[in-house]
Amino acid sequence: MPTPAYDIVIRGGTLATASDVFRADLGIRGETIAAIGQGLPTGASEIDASGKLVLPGGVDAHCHIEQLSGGGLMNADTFETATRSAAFGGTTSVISFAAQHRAKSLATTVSDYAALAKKGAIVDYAFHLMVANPDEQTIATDLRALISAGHRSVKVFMTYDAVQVDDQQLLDVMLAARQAGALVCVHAENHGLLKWMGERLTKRGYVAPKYHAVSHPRAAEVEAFHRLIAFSELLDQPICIFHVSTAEGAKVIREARGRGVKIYAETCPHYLLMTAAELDRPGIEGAKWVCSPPQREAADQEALWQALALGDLQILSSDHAPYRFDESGKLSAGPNPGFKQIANGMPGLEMRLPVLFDAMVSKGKLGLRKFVELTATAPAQIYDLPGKGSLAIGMDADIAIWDAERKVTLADDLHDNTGYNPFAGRTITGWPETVLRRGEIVVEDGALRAAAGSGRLMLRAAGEATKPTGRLSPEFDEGRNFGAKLY
Ligand code: DUC
Ligand code: ZN
Ligand code: ZN
Repeated sequence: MPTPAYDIVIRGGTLATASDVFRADLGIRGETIAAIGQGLPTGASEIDASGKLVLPGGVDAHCHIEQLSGGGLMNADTFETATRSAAFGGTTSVISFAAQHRAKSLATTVSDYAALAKKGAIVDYAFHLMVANPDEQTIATDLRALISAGHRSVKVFMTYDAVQVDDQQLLDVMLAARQAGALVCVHAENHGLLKWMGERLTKRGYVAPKYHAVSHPRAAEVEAFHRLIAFSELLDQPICIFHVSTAEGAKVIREARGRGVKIYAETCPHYLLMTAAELDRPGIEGAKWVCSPPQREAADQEALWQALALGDLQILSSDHAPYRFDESGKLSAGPNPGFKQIANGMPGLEMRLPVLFDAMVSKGKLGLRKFVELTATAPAQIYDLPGKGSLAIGMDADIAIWDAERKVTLADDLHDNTGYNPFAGRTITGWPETVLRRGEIVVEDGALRAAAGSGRLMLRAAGEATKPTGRLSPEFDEGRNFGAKLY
């Protein structure tokens, strides 16, 4: 018997990339895509994909996994449960956070998270370096060393007491990132405005979950975006603005990109498919939907779809931040917490692709190529994930085979550890049925096939997204002709 040409052939499916949709067989050898073409020779095993879509596995570039919140609350997932749910949802790569707490060094933070992920992860993973304490050790030593070692993205918060960096610290982080070659990702909301609003509402007894949305005025997003972009221009440092939620925020980004500032930006399914009305439910139920920034209005949804269509926003991430609806999570402050005491976040890793496929492909918003681009190809390129995000010879065989016709009514039965599904009750069309990660079947026939710990750390080279444009502001570079070179 001759040795089969391929380990696996996915036969007769319709392949989609960010630029093309075409019928072909796909041959896998080892961990990589070895051939794409018509009538490929038989593989050692065959997957019949006729009538199905064969898409790159999703890349979720923003998820909080096994992370201790600023308030000291452990989120509901381990790397095993979070990445299991990712796999069931068609996602094969995640970028989560190595989240520094102020008392801990960034280097130790990364090695601790890396140990947890090595033990549990089922899909491939990378880390954003989340800096909460930008002291000398962090900036001058740890950050540079970790970036050079391949952790090429840094995350900072402009709000939240326990993790926030002030303007000077933000500039320190941005400059260190520029020198070492990393993208700086930012949760950008005006800290003072959020605190002021939150305190006034609370003092007056407006504490139900729906007031969470009131406590995050859209101006908080707009102001922080402007400030951040001004810093990015001064230092010529590429940034990625996380979870854009408002029409006004998207407009600020469009204008800045229009004048050549190197900005990337993401939004999330809950800003496209939910409004603040989700928070307005009887009793404390709305706590399940509390996240920051909050869901907004229908007009914002439309503006965000438009911004995605125009390329102002390039990435769709989940911002998976799972807390159970019990005393370990959302109700940790008691059975009836005020909105300020409710842990922020929702599970999203598993539902990101199915709900977006339904909206973008089944219901026709932006279409299949754009779905692939925004959920896989662009995040892989922007974050320089080697071999990820597309179907091409030599790429990792990270593949989700979709039944585009399958209708599913969503229930509270996700494969993570959260215990509820914020999209439960909706009926969607399109479902990822078989999922492969580096040539290994991880999900098939509704069952998990891969082991905890089979996911791999992705280290990254400095790529296009992390490169400055070269337009370092002369005000910074030469002290506006007074000869003060600050760089
Ligand atoms: N907001 C964040 O900024 N992070 C985690 C979850 C959330 O809602
Ligand atoms: Zn955030
Ligand atoms: Zn987040």
